[in-house]
Amino acid sequence: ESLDPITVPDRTVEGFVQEFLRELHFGQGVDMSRASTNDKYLALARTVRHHLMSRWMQTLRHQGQVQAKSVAYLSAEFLLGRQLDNALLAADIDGIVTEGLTSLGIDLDDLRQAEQEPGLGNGGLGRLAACFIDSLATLSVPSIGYGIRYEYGIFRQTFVDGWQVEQPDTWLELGSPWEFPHPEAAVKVNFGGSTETYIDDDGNARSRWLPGWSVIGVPYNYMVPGYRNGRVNTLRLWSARAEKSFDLQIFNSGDYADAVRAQTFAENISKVLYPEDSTPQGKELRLQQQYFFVACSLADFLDNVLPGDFDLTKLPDRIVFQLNDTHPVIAIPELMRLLVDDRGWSWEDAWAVTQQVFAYTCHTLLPEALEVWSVDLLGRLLPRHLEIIYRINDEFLAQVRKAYPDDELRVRRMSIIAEFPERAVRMAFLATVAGAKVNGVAELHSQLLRDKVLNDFSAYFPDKFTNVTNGVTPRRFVRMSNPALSGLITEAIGEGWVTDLGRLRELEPLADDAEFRRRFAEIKRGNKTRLVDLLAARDGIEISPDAMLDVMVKRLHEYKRQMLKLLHVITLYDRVTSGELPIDQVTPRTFAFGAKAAPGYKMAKQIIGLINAVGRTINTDPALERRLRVAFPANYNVTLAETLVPAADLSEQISLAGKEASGTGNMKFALNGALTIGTDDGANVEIRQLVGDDHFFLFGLTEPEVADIVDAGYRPSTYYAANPTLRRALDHIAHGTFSGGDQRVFEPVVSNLLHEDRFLVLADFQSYIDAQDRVEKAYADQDGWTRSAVLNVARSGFFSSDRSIKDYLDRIWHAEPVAPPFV
Ligand code: 26Y
Repeated sequence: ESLDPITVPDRTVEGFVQEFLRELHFGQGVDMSRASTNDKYLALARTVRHHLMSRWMQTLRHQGQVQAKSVAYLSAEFLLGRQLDNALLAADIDGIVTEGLTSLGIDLDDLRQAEQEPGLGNGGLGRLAACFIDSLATLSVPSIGYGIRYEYGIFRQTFVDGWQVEQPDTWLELGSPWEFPHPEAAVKVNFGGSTETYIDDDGNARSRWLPGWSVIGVPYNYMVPGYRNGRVNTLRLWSARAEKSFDLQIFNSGDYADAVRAQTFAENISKVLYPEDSTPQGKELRLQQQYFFVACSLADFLDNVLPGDFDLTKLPDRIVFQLNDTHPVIAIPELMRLLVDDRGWSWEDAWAVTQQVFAYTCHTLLPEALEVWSVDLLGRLLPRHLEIIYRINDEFLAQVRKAYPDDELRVRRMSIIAEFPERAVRMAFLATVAGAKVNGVAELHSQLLRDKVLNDFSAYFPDKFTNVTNGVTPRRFVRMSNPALSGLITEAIGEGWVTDLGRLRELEPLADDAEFRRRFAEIKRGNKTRLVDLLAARDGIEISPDAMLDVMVKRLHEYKRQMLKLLHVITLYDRVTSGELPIDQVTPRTFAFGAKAAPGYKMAKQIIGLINAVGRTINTDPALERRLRVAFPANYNVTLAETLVPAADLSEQISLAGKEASGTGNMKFALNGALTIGTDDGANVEIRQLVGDDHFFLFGLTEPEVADIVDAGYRPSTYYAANPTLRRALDHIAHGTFSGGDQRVFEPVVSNLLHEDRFLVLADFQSYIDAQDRVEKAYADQDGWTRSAVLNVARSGFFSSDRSIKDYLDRIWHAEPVAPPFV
């Protein structure tokens, strides 16, 4: 098929300039002499959009004709990052755009900075969803992403005296040029009320829902361009609106607040992203969000995406709904309700279809992160769904009883309904019972899911469980964020690696080529210089391009063990200031941290305060001669990662073994030539296996060792008593070295480590210090280090999200790429 010439913009510099000026004039209503940076950014974004538009239309048309099996990725989070660069790359027009803007006296980089990143996710899970839709488009898989258009994304982090203070993320404030609202395609979503039984025309007793209130979901479409393959998929995010915007009678009577109450209430549903990423709070508004987007998405798919005459018994041939963790799991009873209540199907027929169209990805191992909804709340908000869940559970438990007679203990363990501490629905169990497949996100994680968290279920459904190791998109995280390295790779092995990352293997022999290593090291240094400039401008932080860049960026959580990193920093500080270690023998090092804490997570916020306090002390102590620096820029996000990751020498992946499901930052660093210091946890295990032990700094307890220590009764204070190095580091905190002598400020951190230490920081301390000593020695041989860095890049191609998506296609979705509509 060919493109419709009317919709294809001219791909010349002159054509671009003309389009850009038209957008400025007719879209923004300004001319060059009056245009603000934001005006120019919006005009540019719209101009770039034109270059993807005909492919988008063509993709949609083609999808409607072909009716191939599709994937709907349901996720409460899509942490997209900035769109402009990605669109330029996909449309392959950065050359003409740069030239065209220059001819107008505009610096593309200034316009890039004007974009507010859509931070519609917390961390790994949300970013994974964004990588996956990129790969789905690039692999030309018919697919759609469904989620929520939060008016406020993840909070903007600021530091006040070193303590985290959250500010709202006003990402929509200056306009959002990448979205296409479709209010005419709005969907109604019901809540509350009650259920009743009635006798249908055939004389059967049936149940139906009499909802109490409702809101409207308005879809906003986003383009998801494949990498130069002619395909543009859709991400559809839902925004909540009231059915009536306000009540004119009440307004006229003078009660203005009351007149808009319904609107305010409805719009709260998509107002803000919940910033918790591991402790579900059981908040009603969160359940409203979950049901809201899932109900909109299922209705949209069944009523609008499928052709009008579609035979729903064939649904499994046409779609699979991938559930990104438990957040969208309420889709399961919703589909049952749509089929049984709205379409009059029998329970058995509906269940047969439902069981085939959902699959569930679990992203955690922490018991406190498993979502449960109290029966009380669920019954109030979604009474019919609760009935459906009860019936699913009854029928499931009847089968379990048949399989395991006289094992009521097991039946209780496997019940979708928990009885203690209150009656509640275990969403992971519901997803496991109803899903065709359940997957973990790294080999070790999937193994632990089978052996521990969902052990009874893996015994009962042995074939349901599988693994798909996570991946990251090489487009954003190598090609776009590391242009210099990308150029070097392309020069060496050609361009194909961007969509076939396994080909990085071809770089392996070049690790032994001195000239290649020299250029590789030069690029790393150039990337550090970029970071130095960014941190100076963005945060007023001063670091040196000559120091080793040691980076730990991820959400602040005790299991990830930022404290372990900090104890290493403090140990170095102690060794130097005590005179044990001459400062000229210390490798100059910048310890970079980036981390947001959930606003209600007290201990995490304490640790942020402590990192900043240690940083202040170290950065201003003349004894250290600025050879050791702590850099903790506020508000770590996708945009900052894009400059930070390519500059890193050392990647800190130091979670307690058995706690980090996968990690994806670990992959981004390895692909950009940082060496990892890490535990045998999550995908670190696979990274180490691939890059080789000589090019990875392994330390720490293994998962079985952790389990043994915990079973035997872990006592952190024994480690404190036995290890003078550890004692000195902790004593510095306790004695107020970093808090102007005040011993109370960080007392909670110290006493937690000494008396509880849930994540065995003290148990792994010495092993970590020893590994850091190995890092120090290895780094002294700069050329050897660079060789290892090259090998990390060459051997990490497995961690492309393209490979993950292929695994999902083979193991779970049983769908196939279609030939792209055109190129
Ligand atoms: C229910 C609510 C509190 C909640 C909200 C967000 C619970 C969890 C989350 C997010 C979890 C998350 O980001 N998990 C991470 O997923 C990554 C992608 O699979 C993994 O690499 C990472 O190890 C895991 O912690």
